Amino acid sequence: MIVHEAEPFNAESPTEVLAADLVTPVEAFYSRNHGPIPQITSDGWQLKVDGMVDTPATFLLHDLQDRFEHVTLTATMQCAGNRRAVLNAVREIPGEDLWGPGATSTARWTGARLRDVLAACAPQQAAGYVAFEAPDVSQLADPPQRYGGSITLDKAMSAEVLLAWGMNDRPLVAAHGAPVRVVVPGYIGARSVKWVERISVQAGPSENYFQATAYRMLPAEADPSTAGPGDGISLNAVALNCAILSPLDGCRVGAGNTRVCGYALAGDGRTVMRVDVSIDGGDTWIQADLEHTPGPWAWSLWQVDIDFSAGEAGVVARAWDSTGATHPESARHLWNPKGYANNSWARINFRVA
Ligand SMILES: Nc1nc2c(c(=O)[nH]1)N[C@H]1C(S)=C(S)[C@@H](COP(=O)(O)O)O[C@H]1N2
Ligand SMILES: [Mo]
Repeated sequence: MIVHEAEPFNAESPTEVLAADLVTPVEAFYSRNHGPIPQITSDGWQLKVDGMVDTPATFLLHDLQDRFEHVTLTATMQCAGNRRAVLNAVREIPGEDLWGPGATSTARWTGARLRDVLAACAPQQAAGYVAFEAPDVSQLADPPQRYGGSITLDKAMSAEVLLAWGMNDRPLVAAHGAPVRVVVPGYIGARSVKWVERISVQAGPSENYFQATAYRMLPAEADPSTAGPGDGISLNAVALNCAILSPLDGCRVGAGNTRVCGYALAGDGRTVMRVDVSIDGGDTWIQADLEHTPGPWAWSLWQVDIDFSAGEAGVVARAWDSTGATHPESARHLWNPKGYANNSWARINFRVA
């Protein structure tokens, strides 16, 4: 892992591990925390569902496992701060981890559908949101508070949102939310609340700091230290993005054929249809070979072999999704004070011997 912070623990996946498999090994799966990682045993855990429901309920782990259908799906998790380092090179982003392209990983998640659990509690007609609360207290929040967030009731009732207890066919580990976490495929990682212990059905979004104040797209000239609840645009569905995993920016390669590879991720429910690579800054493009993960919720890995001549070389890459959309060329035009959602073209420069 590439560790950005020891406490709270924040580490990204090494590029070579991401490139090696569609599913990321648990021990290399990126880890994003806003407070200390709680150690919660299955026996010591319960989930309370309350708010605008006709039948509030409390579930133990075996209730979830015994009463609801088990679902396994492959989904990519991506932090809104993924590729922030590129934005920081445009203009400094103080106080935030400078993530490279490895604040993204893919797992096979197993759990119960959130919608089945909610249905058992009978959400009321007027409800619009589902809020999640975890026990980890973050000193980074203002004021310090437990981690939380919310999604719309619509998304919560969609088939892909899980209360997951399994990751890559093993029980969840503490760092990734054991015994149970929310997995919201297609949304920024921040909504996939780990160690979830309370789900509240409500009329409006969560007032938690990490929903109301953080993870919002502020205007470029806003001062994040004075931004308050409701400022900026709430980030939810993840944006179409891609990254180059090999070769590494600034490295040296031998002359001749070099394999360029990376990942591409489409937003909420969309599919990556094509990845273009250019060695002339985007004047002409070559199509990469795509390897799709089964199902619509995970990334695609791509690769292309290119014959580079000796000297300075540069590669840019961009993805296209199933709506025919692609993503912006320049990080300069995406810069925002918290450094979120950098989905500019992937770009590396290296030397060919
Ligand atoms: N309880 C809790 N859940 C959390 C967080 C957290 O700090 N506490 N971080 C969120 C963020 S910002 C991301 S990107 C993902 C990361 O999940 P991972 O650490 O399993 O990769 O968890 C989300 N869920
Ligand atoms: Mo995140």
